[in-house]
Amino acid sequence: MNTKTQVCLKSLAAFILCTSPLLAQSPPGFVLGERSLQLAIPDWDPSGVARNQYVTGLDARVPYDLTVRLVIEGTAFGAFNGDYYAYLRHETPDGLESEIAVLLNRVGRTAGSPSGYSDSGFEVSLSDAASWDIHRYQVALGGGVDSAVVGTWQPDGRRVAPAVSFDTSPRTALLEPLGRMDPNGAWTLFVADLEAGGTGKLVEWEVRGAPRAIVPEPEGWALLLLGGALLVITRRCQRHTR
Ligand SMILES: [Ca+2]
Repeated sequence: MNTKTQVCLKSLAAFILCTSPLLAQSPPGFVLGERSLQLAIPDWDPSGVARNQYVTGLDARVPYDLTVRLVIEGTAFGAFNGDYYAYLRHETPDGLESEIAVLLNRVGRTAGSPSGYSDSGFEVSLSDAASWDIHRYQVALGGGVDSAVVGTWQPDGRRVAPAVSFDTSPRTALLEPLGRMDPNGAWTLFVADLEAGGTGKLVEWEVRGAPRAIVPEPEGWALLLLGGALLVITRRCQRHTR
């Protein structure tokens, strides 16, 4: 290894050491929810079940991309997926701001099929970034499923009364607005079974927030400048080592 190569390697090592504190400044994400629940969802009962968790200590300025994990298992003769209405609600600590994301709103319901899908249960993740609307999952899958529907789907998002929720209803209640709020405060999952026959239980719910990629603030521009400096050092090294 010649002297110039050694100088280049030392420069690169010094650069990495100097910038590593800046690169480590990404804020952490958060996870909340409950696992291993065996909570019966009362059949044909709009009062449903609600689970609450209260969050403190997170940076109020950071926007998050949210993913919701939802597991509903059939009981007795199995669940009927088209029976369910579920939402996630978030309220800030001062109680002045709240938003709802509609997770399920009678999946499969259309004007010609008002009962919705008859599959039994959900083992799904819900994310605005997914490819398909969970309300129409059988269209994506080419038919029904043998047991619970799995995979990652867009939330239903239809903020309309469940009695008039159809595939054509507007989807105005996705997860993105909740991710823009101060993440501290109350998070509530609500699930109800709105038709007789077909029963299930809530087994798991989880809300996962990943810091959203944003336009660089001044600190971000500093990183870009450092990236440029790294490029210059690398090119000089390449020239010297040829
Ligand atoms: Ca039912």
